[in-house]
Amino acid sequence: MQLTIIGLPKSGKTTIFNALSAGSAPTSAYSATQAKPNLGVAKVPDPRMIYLTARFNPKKILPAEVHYVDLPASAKGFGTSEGIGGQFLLHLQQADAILHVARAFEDPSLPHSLGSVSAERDIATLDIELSFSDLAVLERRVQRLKEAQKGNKPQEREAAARELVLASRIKEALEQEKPVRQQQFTEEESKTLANYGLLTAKPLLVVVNIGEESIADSDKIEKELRAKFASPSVKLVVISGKIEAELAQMGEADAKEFRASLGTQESGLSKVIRSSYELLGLQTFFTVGPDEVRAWTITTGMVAQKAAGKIHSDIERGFIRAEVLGYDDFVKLNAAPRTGEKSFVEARKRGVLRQEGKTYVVKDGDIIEFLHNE
Ligand SMILES: Nc1nc2c(ncn2[C@@H]2O[C@H](COP(=O)(O)OP(=O)(O)OP(=O)(O)O)[C@@H](O)[C@H]2O)c(=O)[nH]1
Ligand SMILES: [Mg+2]
Repeated sequence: MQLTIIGLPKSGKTTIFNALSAGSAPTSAYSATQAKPNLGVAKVPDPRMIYLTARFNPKKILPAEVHYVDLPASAKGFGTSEGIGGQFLLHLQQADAILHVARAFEDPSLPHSLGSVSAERDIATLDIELSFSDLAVLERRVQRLKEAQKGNKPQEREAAARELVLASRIKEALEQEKPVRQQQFTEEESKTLANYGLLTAKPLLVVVNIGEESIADSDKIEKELRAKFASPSVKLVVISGKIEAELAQMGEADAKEFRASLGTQESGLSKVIRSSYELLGLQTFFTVGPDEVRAWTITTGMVAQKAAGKIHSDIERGFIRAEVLGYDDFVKLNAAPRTGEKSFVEARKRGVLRQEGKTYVVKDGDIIEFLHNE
């Protein structure tokens, strides 16, 4: 699962990407020299991991991850109403979600490519640009479907006619500035759509990059912008890319002190990563023990046997059952620290350790031990 970062030139994309992935890709105040996209991994901050780690004191701690792609410079055409083309389009089509960095910081030495700084304008512009690309894809598709109709057999004709109606309907809504993610579809239509790779169909995370001087107002700015732009498939987070980049370079204690001096508690990065995770419809289950406490990522609604396959295909194939302890039940059993392993014995005694079969729908936070045939 990956998010691809997009935004106008010099909006702070690479700065934020580096902070997210603790990386050091070169940022650019002048022209872009970077030729290949940067790929990075962010660890998902999760207070439950900290709690579990304290109870089991494991040798290894493996948090969940989210992957980010930072594209070289800005999409040609972005901000000029020409639509996004070429390599950029390909990268974006492969993304599970799009992360838009919208610049809100003023810096006279770094002129904004559209002449003035306005995050609201840029957020609206992005959807228009993405819509242009989608319209081009849909037009090509409609054209091809129409041409193919002549040679189609009767039963193919019917399916193609249905698809033509669908494509035309999406096109019309897009022309009225309604992104695909805001349109309604049947299950069958959604399947057809998945093949198109439409950009406005992808969940969107808007990261508004404010200047350091606005940090104190970030909650207020966030609230106002969310009221305008947020929806179930659009999340919005306000951060200062520059400060997050500095914080990411510090040790934990220094970072905490610096954050307290800014009057903010939650790290901006952790907000971005958590929002990414939620936006992608991801959930976590845990495996625990003295060797390793590990967070595994699954999509919401995944059943136990499939979830077992995340660990190893052998466990999925030879699946017998899952022993499941809900996270909240675990916490209740663990008033005293470092009682991790004993709590499973205790859970069994009290009947809160559940025996679940192949089709059990895994819940967020479940602590699971899979039993399987070799
Ligand atoms: N003042 C200020 N400068 C910033 C901030 N974020 C990034 N910059 C600066 O803006 C310049 C561009 O930052 P990048 O992170 O390279 O921006 P980008 O969007 O990746 O740029 P391109 O890839 O060239 O489009 C750098 O000189 C950064 O130091 C910020 O929050 N405040
Ligand atoms: Mg960059």
